[in-house]
Formats: sequence, C-alpha cells, structure tokens
Amino acid sequence: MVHLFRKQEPELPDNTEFRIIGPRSAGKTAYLAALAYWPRANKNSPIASVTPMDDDTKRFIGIAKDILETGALLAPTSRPDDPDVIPPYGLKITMKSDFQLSNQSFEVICKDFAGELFELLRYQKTAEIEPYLQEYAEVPGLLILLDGTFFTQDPIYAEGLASLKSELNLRLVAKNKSLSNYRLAVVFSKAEQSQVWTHRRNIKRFMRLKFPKTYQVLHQWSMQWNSPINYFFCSAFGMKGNPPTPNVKVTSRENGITLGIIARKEAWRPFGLVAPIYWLYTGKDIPELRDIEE
Ligand SMILES: Nc1nc2c(ncn2[C@@H]2O[C@H](COP(=O)(O)OP(=O)(O)O)[C@@H](O)[C@H]2O)c(=O)[nH]1
Ligand SMILES: [Mg+2]
Repeated sequence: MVHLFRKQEPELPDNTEFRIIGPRSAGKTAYLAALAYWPRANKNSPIASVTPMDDDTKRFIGIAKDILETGALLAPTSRPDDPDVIPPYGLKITMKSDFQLSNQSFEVICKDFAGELFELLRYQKTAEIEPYLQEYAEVPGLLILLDGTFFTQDPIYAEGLASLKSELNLRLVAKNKSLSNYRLAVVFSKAEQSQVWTHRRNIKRFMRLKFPKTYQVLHQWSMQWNSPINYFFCSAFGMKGNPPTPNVKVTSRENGITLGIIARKEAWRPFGLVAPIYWLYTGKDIPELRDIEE
C-alpha cells in the first residue's frame, strides 16, 4: 500500500535549489526576507508554516524583520567574486493537510544575489560573473523577479533577459543539460501598488500592456526551449483593511523606483510568495497560493 501511495506522488526534483535573478531594487531581498519571516498567513492560505533549516537562515530572519519594518539594510546586496561565499538560505515550507496537496512539505534552498548581476548580463560583461552563471545553470529553475511598478524599464528588462537566455543556453548545453527541463517562474513584485493591483486578475494582459518587450522575450524563450514558464504577482508587504489598501508606507519614488516599509505591522500579510516556488518544483499552479483577494 505504501508503495502504491508513493507512486502517485509527483516527483520533486532531487535538487530543490533555486536562484532569484532580477534588476536592482526589484525587491529580491525583500521577497526572501518576507518568505523567511513569514509573518501572518491568510486563514484560508494552504500554507501552515515556513521555517528556517539552519543558523544562517535564522539569522537572516532577524535581519529580514529589520529590512521590512524599518527599511534597514536596503543598501544594495553585495557581489563577491565567488558566489560560494554567499550563504544558502534553507526553508521548509509546510502546507495544511486539508488542502491535500501532493507535496505537504518541501524544503527549498536559495541565495540572495545582487541585482548588479542583471546589469552586467545586460551589458554582456559575462566574464566577470562566470561563477554566477554556472550556478544559474546548476539549479533546475530560476525565479525572475521584476519590479511590477517600473513600467518604463520594459526595454531594459527585455535586453537583460535576452542576454540571460543566450548565456544560460550556452552553459546548459556545455553541461549536457536539457533546455526543455529548465523552469522559469517570472514574478512581478510590488503588486499591492494600484497600478499593478488593478491587473491582478489577468497577468498576461498586464504584461502585454505594461511589459510588452519583456513578455515577447520570455514567450519566445519558452517556445524555443520548449520549456515551462509561468507568471506571478507578489508583494512582500501586502494589503490591509477593507476595502483593501497597500500596507506600505512609500518612503520615496526615486527615478521610478518605489521604495517603502510596512505601514501597519499588525496587519502585515505578504502575498504570492510561495506560488512561484511551489510551481518551480511541482509544475502545479495552485490558485490559493497566488492569494489574490478581491
Ligand atoms: N511597495 C513595495 N515595495 C517593495 C516590495 N518589495 C520590496 N520593496 C521595496 O523595494 C526596495 C528594494 O527592495 P530590495 O529587496 O532591497 O530589492 P533588491 O535590490 O532586488 O534586493 C525597498 O525599498 C523595498 O522596501 C513590495 O512588495 N512592495
Ligand atoms: Mg538585494
């Protein structure tokens, strides 16, 4: 019996590491911080808990709280020459049993990489970042995090992603890895902001309207590689109250970049953080994990 039951489980890849890539200030550190700290799930959320698996991750949770509550450490994430020195954060994500998801709990490992990498890719300065490119090609998939509020970056995102695609292609082929197994979860951050929130029900339409060049590059990428791609919205801060308003005190909007901290800590509930990760590992898109309310 046990054997039969096991056979029905979709297989998780052996390697449940992923990497986040995205431009500076897209919210990569905030995304990981909110995920690790996991303040308060919606009572209807399938997620029971997110727990750290090691001391580095526990320490990161302490920092995470400061990042999100006080805006501390919003200095750009550093980029050592060797990504091996960056601690991998390990998180165990556990689902509530009543959702009967086939993977009740799973462990993921991720590193917080600097946004500068995206810029260097765009300028095709790849020699400088070779060890990072090797890491991207080692993991089974990437979480591409883009600033959903920064529409004018569309051509820049498109260029960076086009370069990422060709660089990854070279390295996957060199490693004898199949392109068609490589997964891309594309996540638009800051989705509690009204210019994104109004599109929350139709992400493809949002992309066609606001990020058409980016969408074209990503769509062609997945067609050419015949590889899985999926699109998500997320917010490290979430909404508060009824009717819902962004739970963010925007501290500045410098050159189009939205910077902010949590407005009401006791109402803090990020959304959409686990859906892309669950999809990266299982290929399943669970609407409740997207957690977008009316
Ligand atoms: N409104 C809003 N701001 C966010 C969100 N996530 C991050 N930010 C802000 O975006 C800025 C850059 O975030 P950070 O995580 O340092 O970006 P990184 O450079 O990609 O690591 C900070 O001021 C964050 O407070 C979000 O979900 N909503
Ligand atoms: Mg960062």
